[in-house]
Amino acid sequence: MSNVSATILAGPSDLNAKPFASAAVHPFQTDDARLQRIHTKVMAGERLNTQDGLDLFGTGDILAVGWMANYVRERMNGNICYFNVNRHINPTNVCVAACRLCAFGRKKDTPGAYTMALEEAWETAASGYSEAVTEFHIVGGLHPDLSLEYYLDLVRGLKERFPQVHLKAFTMVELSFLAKRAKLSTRETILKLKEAGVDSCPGGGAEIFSDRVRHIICDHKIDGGEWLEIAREVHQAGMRSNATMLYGHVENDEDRVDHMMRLRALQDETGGFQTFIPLAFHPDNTPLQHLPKTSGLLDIKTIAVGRLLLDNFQHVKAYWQMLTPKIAQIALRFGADDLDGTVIEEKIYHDAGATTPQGMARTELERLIREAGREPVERDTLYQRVSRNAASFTVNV
Ligand code: V47
Repeated sequence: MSNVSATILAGPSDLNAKPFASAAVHPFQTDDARLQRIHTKVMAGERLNTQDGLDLFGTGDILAVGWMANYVRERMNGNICYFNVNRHINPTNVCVAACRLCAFGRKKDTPGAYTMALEEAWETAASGYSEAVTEFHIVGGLHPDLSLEYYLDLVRGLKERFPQVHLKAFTMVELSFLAKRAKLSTRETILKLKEAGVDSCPGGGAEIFSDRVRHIICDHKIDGGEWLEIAREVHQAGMRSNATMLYGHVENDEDRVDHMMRLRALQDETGGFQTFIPLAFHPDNTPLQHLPKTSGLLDIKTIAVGRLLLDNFQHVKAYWQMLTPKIAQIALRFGADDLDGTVIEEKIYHDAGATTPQGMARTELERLIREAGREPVERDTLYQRVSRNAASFTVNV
């Protein structure tokens, strides 16, 4: 097995790469003049702008938007659909933030609040290990009493016990909180966590960067500018990260497009983002539970617009846990090239009323992908192919 090192992403994909066959099979068609203009740009590999993003969200012609997103998806990633075998570990749900979007966080010493002792967290990890996971995805609440040392020990202990498993751990929000508690800069905190064994960072906590929206859905979190600044520092420390966008609550088209444009600008600078992950808001059990759930159309359109605007992100993930396997499968023809993972034990959306299963067997994931006409490829966190035999896996570099 080879150790995987973090190399910074190249820029936009190779526009000369041969698109997969779909575009030839179904010619582009629309009677929306705005989309005809965007189509010309897409075919020329020209970058889309804010107005294009608004026009894409504003149109009812989802098939034309999907055609273009699919074209770009195939130009960048061919016919491949990636998935990985991972386990989520949420060490605590105790959180000082009280975000209105969240059903997972609890105040300390209130019913349902939990915090894992280190041994417990390592045991949780071990129960996924039997599935030969290649990644632990570790995020949790902002606990007022857990020190940076707890997290450093957690990470060291995981690396010691599971040296070949990639640790994708801690959002920009957690990094900011841990730094403040430890009275260190975020840069120092990132370096300490990296030294302890963190390999990359997940994309959570980005929500929507607009201040107006953040005041409503996550008032006490770091603002959008801080989220981006810490992501920049993560990339400068030589680690990759992902970027999410939570949609389907009180944001509008402008807020979504603005969010994507700000991500794209940082990606131009660092190249450190791997994947864009639109997250559909689940209102149940949150203070925003009066809001309706996202529609299938918005789910699909958000994936497609993400694929079209974020020309410097190599991957767009249709996270099946959030979208449902049915919508995620359709998204594979509307711009997405990744379904995330088998995910053992998901808590954040299930606390918010998600009715999807807590995990999915790899054979089922592969079946969904094949049925969408795509080729399933198991990846590790850094998108390197994983080959397996009955007893072990190898990362092919
Ligand atoms: O930041 C919280 C969101 C995120 C709700 O990087 C909610 O590979 C919907 O970031 N309804 C955490 N969403 C999850 C996350 C993630 C997931 C999968 C893969 C990756 C990756 C990252 O979940 C939070 C927040 O945006 N969230 N509550 C809710 N009620």
